[in-house]
Amino acid sequence: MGESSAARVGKVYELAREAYAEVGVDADEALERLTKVSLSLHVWQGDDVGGFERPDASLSGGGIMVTGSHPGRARDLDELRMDLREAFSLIPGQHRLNLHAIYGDFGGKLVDRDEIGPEHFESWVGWAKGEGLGLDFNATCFSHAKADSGLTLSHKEEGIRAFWMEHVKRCREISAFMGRELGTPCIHNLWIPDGSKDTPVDRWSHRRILRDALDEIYAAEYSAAEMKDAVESKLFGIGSESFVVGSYDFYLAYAIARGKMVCLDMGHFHPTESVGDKVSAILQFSDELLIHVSRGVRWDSDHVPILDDELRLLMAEIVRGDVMDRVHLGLDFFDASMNRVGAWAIGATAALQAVLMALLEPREELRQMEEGGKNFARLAMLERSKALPFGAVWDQHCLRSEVRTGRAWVEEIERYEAEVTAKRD
Ligand code: RNT
Ligand code: ZN
Repeated sequence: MGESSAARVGKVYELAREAYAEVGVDADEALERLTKVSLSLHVWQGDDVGGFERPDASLSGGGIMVTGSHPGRARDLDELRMDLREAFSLIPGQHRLNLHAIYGDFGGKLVDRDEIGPEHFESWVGWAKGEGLGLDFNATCFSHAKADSGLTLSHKEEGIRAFWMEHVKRCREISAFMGRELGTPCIHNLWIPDGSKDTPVDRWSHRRILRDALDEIYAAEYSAAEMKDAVESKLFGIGSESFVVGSYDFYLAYAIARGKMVCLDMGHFHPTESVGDKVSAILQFSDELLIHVSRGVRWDSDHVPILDDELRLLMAEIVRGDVMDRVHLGLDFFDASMNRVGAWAIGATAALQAVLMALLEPREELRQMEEGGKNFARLAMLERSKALPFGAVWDQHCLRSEVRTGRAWVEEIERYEAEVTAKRD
């Protein structure tokens, strides 16, 4: 940032600080707290969920789909790491990286899902150490011939089920290895695509089979200092419109009964249902929660998040409950219709901005109004909060974190595209 615009950001921030102080909010303290918020950036936005199992690997099946043909997707580990470094440089703060099993360093050999091990992720661990990043992990139960039927862990055929169980067991082992190596617990999240296009008559067997498979998978215990388990539900997918084995009811009940973490993906609920509302309910009974920050648009659950009401409510509820240390924030979206590094940066920025807005909420005043039954004043203040100079505080945060904002931020993404990713295809 040029000297004069840095000075302007500083000046505007001083005025903003005064405006917030007037409603009882300490903007400096909000920025201090924001610095500690860490997001887990999902590796799969960089290559459209392709992975590196085969040179031509691409997302298939599983009820998820990437659309768009913007050039420049990362084609190998080096390109992906380079893009990630660029993305991280555009996001203020210290964050984490979320890997999927298909992103192993397989050295050009075909390693099947039931054969992967920590050795395939050693180079990621080394890279993460160098970059100062913690790692999270996911089993990949899609884009594979043995998932083509639309069923994996809940498959009635023992052979198929055993294959996927072995995969997930190995993924937990890899997660523990990552957590141990990096000295920060690795969250292993499990999402499976299981379900059916049309109405089944036997929901019962699939859910019983899934419950038993999970119990067997989780029989191996790892220290919470190394790894933690999360299970992710879904409402429907492409080809699983009528039935999803791992529904929200299923996983919420499973997680509570078995002491696991539930993962709430913001795109996996009915459109009028709010993930923000669930935080204070689930955390009465569970220690921790994993969120997949995403944006549902009609049938798609994986659009790039923006600073919308859903995201704002979610972060507000986390901040109001003072549970930032119990809620893990992972990003989960994929969009191939725009610059991929830019998509990462926008989604991460929206998540952090929503946290900042929540931190800048005149909490005390609002609470007192609510206590006093002043419903009009509460609503008026909530509306007024929207007009407070939040952007000035964000810019100051970026300035302190040495991250560009505004047009310079967009231009940097365009520069990287012109010099690097546009030359790929
Ligand atoms: C799919 C789930 C899942 C995936 C990733 C790639 O609907 O949201 O989290 O997006 O595992
Ligand atoms: Zn998800």
